Amino acid sequence: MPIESVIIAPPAPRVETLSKSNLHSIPLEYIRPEHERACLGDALEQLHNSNSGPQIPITDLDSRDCIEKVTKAAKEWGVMHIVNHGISSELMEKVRAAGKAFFNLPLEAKEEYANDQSKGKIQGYGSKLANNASGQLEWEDYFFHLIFPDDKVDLSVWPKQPSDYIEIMQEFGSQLRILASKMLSILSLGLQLPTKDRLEQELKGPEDLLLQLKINYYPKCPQPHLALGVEAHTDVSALSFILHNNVPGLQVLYEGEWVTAKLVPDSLIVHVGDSLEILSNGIYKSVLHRGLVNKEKVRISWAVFCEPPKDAVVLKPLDEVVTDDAPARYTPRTFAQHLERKLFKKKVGDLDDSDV
Ligand SMILES: O=C(O)CCC(=O)C(=O)O
Ligand SMILES: [Fe+2]
Repeated sequence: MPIESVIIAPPAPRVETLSKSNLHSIPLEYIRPEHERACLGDALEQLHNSNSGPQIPITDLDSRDCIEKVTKAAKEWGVMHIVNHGISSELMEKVRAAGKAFFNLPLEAKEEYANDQSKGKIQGYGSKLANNASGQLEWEDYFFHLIFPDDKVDLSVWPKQPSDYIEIMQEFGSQLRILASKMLSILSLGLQLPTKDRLEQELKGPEDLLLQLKINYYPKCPQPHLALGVEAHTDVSALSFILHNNVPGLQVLYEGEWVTAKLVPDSLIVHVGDSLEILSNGIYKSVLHRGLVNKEKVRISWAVFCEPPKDAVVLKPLDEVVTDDAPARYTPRTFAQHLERKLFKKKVGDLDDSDV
């Protein structure tokens, strides 16, 4: 498709609308290229078929060997389920209910919160815009906004319905902020850094670490073997936390194979993101992951990205982990520069995932 036609094309419809229109086949823009289709499928079936083979590690943050377990998972997988993380099941249920209630509003009510990326308004309700010449789209709508720290948050863009949305998400944000510090401490100790707050300090944590929430809403898809809810990517964050509505869909790449995440009661999923991979000089792996869709159930996930400020931090391997035997593998860059670089690589179709 010529680039011009992507630019003048009307905005893609919400995926929810497509899903509810009872199409038997999905529009072309949602069909993945052939090489990717070979290993897609219905997420419910994939979960069923994934009982053998390697599984994403489960780590208990209350256990005595939690530093070893978390460190091993971050090195070998770049992703783990965590249990006993300190966020109560009641709060997780409230977060699920609030997000679900928002997405259950009529489309017109949600459109009042529509983002407008062309005007730099990135917070709000949206669907993926085609950002490459192929016009490829993803089978999801989402709501994106900053949830922490309070003084940087813009409550005017948050959903006003359900009426307890703000209170619940603020509580979720402050609890996750505590959990982010805990995970960064464990991961600092796992790298034998001099202090447990070393990683957080480097990310300008105490004042400036940001938590961005993206509620991913994946409608039912009539042809799940042709589409992806979220295409394969690594997160740019330091860490990402994922809560979901107990419908499968997340897959991570491990030793060249896609592994479907199991549904582990009361757990959160934690991803190592690019920022932490860079600081650790590649000792911790930013995990490549994607989201499958399915025919029968709506999937919702709440991804919280824990990010350094855009310009105030230069991401580069920490001095303590750079040695003659392990020279720095990443050039210094701010978070903003890292984002730009990734966007550029995507536009030119450079899918080399060995270099974040
Ligand atoms: O839905 C999921 O489980 C993952 C979503 C995701 O990878 C993202 O929002 O970056
Ligand atoms: Fe992600």
